[in-house]
Amino acid sequence: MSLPKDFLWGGALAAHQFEGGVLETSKGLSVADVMTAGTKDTPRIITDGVEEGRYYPNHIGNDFYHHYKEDIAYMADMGFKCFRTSIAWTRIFPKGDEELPDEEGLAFYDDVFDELLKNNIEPVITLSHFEMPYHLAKEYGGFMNRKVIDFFVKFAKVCFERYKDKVKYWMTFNEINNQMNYKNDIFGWTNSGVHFNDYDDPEKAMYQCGINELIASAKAVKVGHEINPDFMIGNMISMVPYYPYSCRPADQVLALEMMHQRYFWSDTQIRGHIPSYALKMFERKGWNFEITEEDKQALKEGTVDYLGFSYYMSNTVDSTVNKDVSRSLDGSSPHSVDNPYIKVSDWGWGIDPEGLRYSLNAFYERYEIPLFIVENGFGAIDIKEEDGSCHDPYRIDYLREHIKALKKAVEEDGVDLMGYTPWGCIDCVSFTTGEFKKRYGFIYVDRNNDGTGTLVRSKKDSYEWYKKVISSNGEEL
Ligand code: BGP
Repeated sequence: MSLPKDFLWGGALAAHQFEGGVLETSKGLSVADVMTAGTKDTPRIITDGVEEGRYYPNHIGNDFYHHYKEDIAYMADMGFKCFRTSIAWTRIFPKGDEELPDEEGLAFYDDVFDELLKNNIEPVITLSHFEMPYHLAKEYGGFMNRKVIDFFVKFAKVCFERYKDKVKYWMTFNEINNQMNYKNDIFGWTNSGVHFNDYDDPEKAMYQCGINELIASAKAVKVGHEINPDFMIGNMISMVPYYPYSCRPADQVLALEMMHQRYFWSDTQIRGHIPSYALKMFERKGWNFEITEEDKQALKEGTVDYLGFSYYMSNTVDSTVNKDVSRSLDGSSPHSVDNPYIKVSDWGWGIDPEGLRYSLNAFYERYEIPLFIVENGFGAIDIKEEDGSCHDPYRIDYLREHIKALKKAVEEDGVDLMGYTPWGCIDCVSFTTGEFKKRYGFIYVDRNNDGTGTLVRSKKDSYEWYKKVISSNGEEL
C-alpha cells in the first residue's frame, strides 16, 4: 500500500507573508499591510494606515514579487506537484469597492501561474488569506457589513473567470474559524477586518461576521462552479483537535463542545446549513442573526468539493480550569492545559504527529469528502553557517513524523487525502508575530526581524530530504 500516484506534494505560502511588492506597485493596502512586527511576547500593532517611522514586515515579505522565477525554479527542482498560495485581493481591487479590476495585479498572477504550469506545478489558490482590503475594513466595517459579501463575490468571480484555464484547485477563506480567537485582536482583524473587542458582545459580533463570511464563501463556490464545473473548490479550517485532559466525563463533554466550535465552520460549508448545536446556542444566548431564506439557499447551493485544513498542534482541555487567554497565539481555550505527553516548539506549539492522523480520521468520518492538508510545519530559529549551509534536523524530524501519520490515515484507515503542502516552504513573515526569524522553509531567505538582510536564497538540509520524499512518493522518509 502506498500513497496515490497523483498525490499533490508541494508547499504553501500566502501573498501578504511573502510577496512584497506592496508600495511600488498598483496594489492597495490590505489589513495585513498595516500590521507592525511583534514577537511572541509583544503583540503586533494594528496601525491606522501606514504610519511614518514604523516597520511593516509584510511590505517586503521575502520579495517573491521580484524573485518568483527563481523561487519557482527551486520548487520545480524539489519536484513540487503543486504550490499553494493566495491572490492578494488588493492587487485585483486595490480598495475593494472599485468598478473594474486592476490589470497590473491580474497580469502578475498570470505570470506566476504560467511559470508554475511551465514547471508542471499546479497552483492551489486561496482567495482570501488574511488580506482583505484595508479600505473595506476601515470604511465598511469589514465582514460585519453585508456589502462586503458582494465585494468578495465579485473579486472571486473576476479571479475564476480570468484564471479558469490555469487554476483548478481553489479555497475561499484561509482558516475561516480562526476568528474564534477574537480576544486577540489580530485574528478578527485579519480574518474579517473587524476589531471584535470594540463591540458590547464581541462573541456575538464574531458569529454575525462569521455567518456573513460563510454566506460569501458559499456564493463564491456557486459562482466558481458555474464558470468551470471542473473546479475543485474547498474550504480551509485551522484544525487543532481538543483532547480531554482526563477520563472524567466532564472533560470528554468539554472536548466535544470545543470541537463544535471548530466544526461549526466546516459543517456549514460542507453540509450546506448551520448545524443544530450552533442554532441552539444562538437561541440560548438570545442572538437573532440576520439569515434570510436567500442566505440559506446560498449555503445549500455553495457546498465545497473538498476540505482543506492546517494542522500544527493539538490542545488539551480540563473542565476544572478556566483562565484568561486573551493573548493566545496557539488556539488555546480558557480550559487548555499542558499535555504531559507532548513536547512544544520554541513558540509553545505542541508537537503531536498522531494528532494529525486523529484529525484526518475525525474529518473523514464526519464528511467522507476528499481532504487536503494545506498547512503543516515547524517554526524554528535556523542558523545559516558561514559556508551557506543550514542544518535543520528538527524540521526534518517534525515533517517525517507527520508524513508517517498521514500515511497511516491513508493506508490503514482509508482516508481520501489529496495532498500535503507544508507551510512556509520558502522562509517568510510569521503571521502571528510578524517576525522573520520564525522560519518554516526548505529554503533559507537572508532576512532579519528588523528588515535587514540580502534576501538571498539558499537550501537547508530539509530541501534535499523533501526532494527525496517527493520523488519516492513518501516511501523514503
Ligand atoms: C496559520 C496561517 C498562516 C501561517 C501559519 C503559521 O494559522 O494560515 O498564514 O503563518 O499559521 O503561523 P506563524 O506564521 O504565526 O508561525
